[in-house]
Amino acid sequence: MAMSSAPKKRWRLFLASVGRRPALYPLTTPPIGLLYLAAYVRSRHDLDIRIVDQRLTNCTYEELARQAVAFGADVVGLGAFSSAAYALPLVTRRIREGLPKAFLVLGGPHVSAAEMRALDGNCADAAVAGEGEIAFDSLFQADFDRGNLGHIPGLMWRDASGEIVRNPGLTPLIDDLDMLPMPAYDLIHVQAYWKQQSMPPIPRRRYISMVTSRGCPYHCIWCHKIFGKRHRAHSPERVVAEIEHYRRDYGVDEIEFLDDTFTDDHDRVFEICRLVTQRLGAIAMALPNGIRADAATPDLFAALHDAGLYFCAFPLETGSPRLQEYTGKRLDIPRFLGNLEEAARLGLLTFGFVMLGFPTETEDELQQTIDTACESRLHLATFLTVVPYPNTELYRMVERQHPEKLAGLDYRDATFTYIRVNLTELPDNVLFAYQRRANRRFFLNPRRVARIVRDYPKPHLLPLYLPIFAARVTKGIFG
Ligand code: B12
Ligand code: SF4
Repeated sequence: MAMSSAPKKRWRLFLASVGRRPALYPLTTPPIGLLYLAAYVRSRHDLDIRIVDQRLTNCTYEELARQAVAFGADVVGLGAFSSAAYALPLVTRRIREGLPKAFLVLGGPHVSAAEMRALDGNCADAAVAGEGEIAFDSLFQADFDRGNLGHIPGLMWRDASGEIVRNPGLTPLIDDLDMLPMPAYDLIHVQAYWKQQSMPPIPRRRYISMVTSRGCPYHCIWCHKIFGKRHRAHSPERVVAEIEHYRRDYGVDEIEFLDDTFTDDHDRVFEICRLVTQRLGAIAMALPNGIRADAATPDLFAALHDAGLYFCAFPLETGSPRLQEYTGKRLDIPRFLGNLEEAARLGLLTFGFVMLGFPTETEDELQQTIDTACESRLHLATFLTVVPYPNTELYRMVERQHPEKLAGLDYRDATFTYIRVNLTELPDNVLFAYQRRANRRFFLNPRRVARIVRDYPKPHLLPLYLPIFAARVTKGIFG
């Protein structure tokens, strides 16, 4: 649409995370990416903004589109995971029918994974892969005018003839994250999230999520590269100012840090802990997205614990040293286990991520991984089967070696352990039997159950998770 007339108009911006809540394990955390985007563009343009998190409202796709239309949006920004990509044709078509002149932009992990294919088969005008703030702002600067879009690095869009094109260059990354305004939590209903299950399996907490750094320098073959490979982080001052703000304005008493590599820069973490202790005494903290556990040290855990850390995920992924090399994770397993001991000694509740079924993985290696997890000090764990997501090294490997395994892969089933794909050379029933056995052996260990009950903050709520346990120990039995 042509929007070049001066003076600049007040835009109506509708932002939504597309994707319904899976029934089986309905995790829901605030859509931080959209909150960062909203905060950034409203600091630079005159905007009325509405944010709808479909994972929270769990409305139908038709209803989501209806809300965008009812809002009378000029610009619609839709963020989606690959698990929700199937819904984009319907949602964008409905929005286009109701708002023929609106500009529709896609972003989020699905676009970073699918890249140009993200625009196939739907009615969106443009798509942004990777970090969104600068690219999204550039669209506003360009007045969403197709004549101006060719200059935005890395932007994918439909040109005047309808052809999907990709501009040269990469979506720009922000060097100094502190130049970003605080995520626009005022645009969502923070308290509504407290009634949902967030990442730590502990219901009903007055928390807020933060992502204080972007970019991970490691090279695990299954992982995304949304934020590049260089670690960039908010300063300790900024992190603690945000925590103070959330405590004051929303009454939160817990922070969930969802960074990929929160502890990458030890000095930053020590300083955050020092400032938290000095200014707030302490605040409950959780690291449910995990840390690079072999790179941590006992004094780092001690500082975090003193500042309020009570929950920490430990991504083991595989107990096989060969597969650690093969997958590029290269975790030092003895150090991982040593740090886990240390965390357990401090009384942290620990959660393991375990992946079963890498290409070339043997039964001995599956057993080695299960033994390592089950014999460790982990309180809780998820045993996942390996899923290749587009635009990862793992996906490219499977595409080269076993393209047939990708053919029937349906990401909409992505309820953590339920997606059915088997990248090994073993029969499905063998892989899924290992997965079932892993869950049974891990959780039906009386000593572990006793430790969970002792260290879990709300033991009376543990029975809520029995249906999930039941689903996991039956995966693959019924076909
Ligand atoms: C927290 C989290 C969750 C939360 C939900 C988060 C939310 N509300 O969005 C929960 C726990 C529910 C979750 C679930 C799952 N997750 Co998750 N999750 C994350 C995590 C750790 C952090 C997300 C985040 O807040 N990032 C920080 C913000 C700033 O980034 P962002 O949201 O991506 O937004 C930026 C850009 O993407 C872009 N952008 C985003 N939206 C839009 C929209 C527009 C219009 C534009 C222009 C730009 C734009 O700009 C933003 C700012 O720069 C990421 C890993 C990561 N580092 O991002 C994985 C990640 C997103 N999850 C992933 C996966 C696979 C899953 C699961 C399938 C888990 C599983 N193992 O089975 C399930 C999905 C379940 C389902 N059926 O949908 C993958 C997604 C891969 C993909 N191709 O879709 C990621 C990338 C992890 C990984 N290692 O690969 N997850
Ligand atoms: S899995 Fe974790 S450590 Fe590995 S590349 Fe991804 S974010 Fe980094």
